[in-house]
Amino acid sequence: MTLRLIWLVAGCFCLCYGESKIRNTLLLVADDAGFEMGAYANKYVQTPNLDSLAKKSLIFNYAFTSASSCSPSRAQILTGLPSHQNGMYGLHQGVHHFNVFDSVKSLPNVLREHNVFTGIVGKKHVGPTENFKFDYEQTEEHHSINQIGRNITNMKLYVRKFLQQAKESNKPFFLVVAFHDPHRCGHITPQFGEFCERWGSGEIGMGTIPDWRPIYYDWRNLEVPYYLPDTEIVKQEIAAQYLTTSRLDQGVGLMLKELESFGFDKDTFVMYTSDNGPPFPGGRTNFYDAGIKEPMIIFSPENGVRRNQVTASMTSLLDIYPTVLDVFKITSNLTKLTGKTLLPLLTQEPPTNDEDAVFGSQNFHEVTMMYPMRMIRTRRFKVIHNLNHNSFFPIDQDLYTSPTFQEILNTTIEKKYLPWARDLKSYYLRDEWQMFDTKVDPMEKQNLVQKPKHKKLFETLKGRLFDWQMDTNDPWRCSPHGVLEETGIYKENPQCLTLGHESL
Ligand SMILES: *[C@@H]1O[C@H](CO)[C@@H](O)[C@H](O)[C@H]1NC(C)=O
Ligand SMILES: *[C@@H]1O[C@H](CO)[C@@H](O)[C@H](O)[C@H]1NC(C)=O
Ligand SMILES: CC(=O)N[C@H]1CO[C@H](CO)[C@@H](O)[C@@H]1O
Repeated sequence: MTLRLIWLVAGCFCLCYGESKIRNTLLLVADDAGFEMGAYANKYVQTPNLDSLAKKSLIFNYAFTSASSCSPSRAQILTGLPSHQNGMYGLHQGVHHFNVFDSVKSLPNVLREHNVFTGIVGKKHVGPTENFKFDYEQTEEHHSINQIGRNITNMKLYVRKFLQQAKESNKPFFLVVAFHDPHRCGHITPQFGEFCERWGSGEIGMGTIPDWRPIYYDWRNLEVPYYLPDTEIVKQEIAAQYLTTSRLDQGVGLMLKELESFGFDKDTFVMYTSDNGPPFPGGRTNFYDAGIKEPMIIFSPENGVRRNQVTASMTSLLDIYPTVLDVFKITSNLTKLTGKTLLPLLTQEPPTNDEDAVFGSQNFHEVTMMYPMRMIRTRRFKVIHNLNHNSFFPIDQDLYTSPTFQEILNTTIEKKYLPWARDLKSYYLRDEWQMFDTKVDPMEKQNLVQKPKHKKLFETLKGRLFDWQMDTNDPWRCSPHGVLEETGIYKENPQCLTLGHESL
């Protein structure tokens, strides 16, 4: 009793004098993961490690990425800037070769200047190198992506090395552990399964990953997510995705155990999220909710923070950058950021405001997939501007070869019935402006733009979206009906000049 009292008093002393216990930050990023997690009420998939992290953390129910594509999303996380402002318009690797602008500063670069020891283990997928320089890097630039992104034993050993060096340096650290799971791999190495779920599983010829105990699912017992066709083929894909998720989940558990074994669990701030939604039609590359709504779990070692609680705060992955700066008590001064620190949420839920919103900016995914979209989403309503609405919505390479998409394609071509709430035609052809009430229409099928009842709200959201494009200096802000003039005589007063569409 006495002991406990003393402990409480000491705890209060800490809080009262604003002495933070947080010294380090660990950012865990999954690849194309959605809400396949017990903590998010998925009743089939088993994710004991993520669930136990969630239990001592704050769980976000309204976290969104501003870009539904790998490199643009990761660049947004590390720069605090949306795709059109940081320059990472699409995928970073070889042929596509997208990079951020030379002037863009990233978290590792800023933190290194402030004496923080920085590291990344796993998938990096952003560049150029000078703009994202960590002190310690073990990524696809040094290993095959499976060995460094899916082999959780390897990842654990590299994380251990990093933590050892961090300890010896006596500096606070920022570590990104970026899993490649549960990304697809069927279009590259189909022998390993659609989600590389067989790779390292111990099956004959697949090798082993000593720390992974695969959890198998009988597809017949599963339910398909609301936005996918309810077929055997899709269920089999979900079973494979869940099997791969067990490698991600156990990987998360391993990394947290490494923190613990160094004693860093007591002073490390931990965030878990994913870059974009699952690789299914309506998911990744889309601004429909399945493409942008992300899991987010934040653990703080501070006393008196919210644990095992849910926040309804409208949160963007653009908020991660200011949050990490806040953790390290660094004031951002270079660029005007549209994100905000999330630290206040850990102590108190703010009153809900229906007008709170997050924004989205998508330009490319693969280099051929030029389908720029802009978006604003409040807790209930969403407005999407499809700038290239006259073209078909593009399909990426690994989605195309997936059994789910092939089935949609085959049944459409053969004019067969498919138990899907959408159809391929409406998937490809989208109105220039879309407005959805996500509360009554989670499938986002009923476009409310023409509804008189919603006219005022539509105009308001459209205006706010344009303001955000102005604030973030969006080169696409006059598209598709105007031309932005901003030099010469327009330098002081940039204008959208009409293309005359109205009169055609
Ligand atoms: C994963 O890494 C461990 C440790 O380096 C190694 O023993 C194992 O063979 C690797 N697994 C695969 C499937 O390559
Ligand atoms: C789709 O059709 C192709 C060509 O007929 C066939 O090879 C493939 O197995 C079909 N896939 C699905 C998922 O129905
Ligand atoms: C976040 C950030 O970029 N902070 C910078 C603010 O300005 C000082 C002084 O020029 C820099 O050292 C910081 O890196």
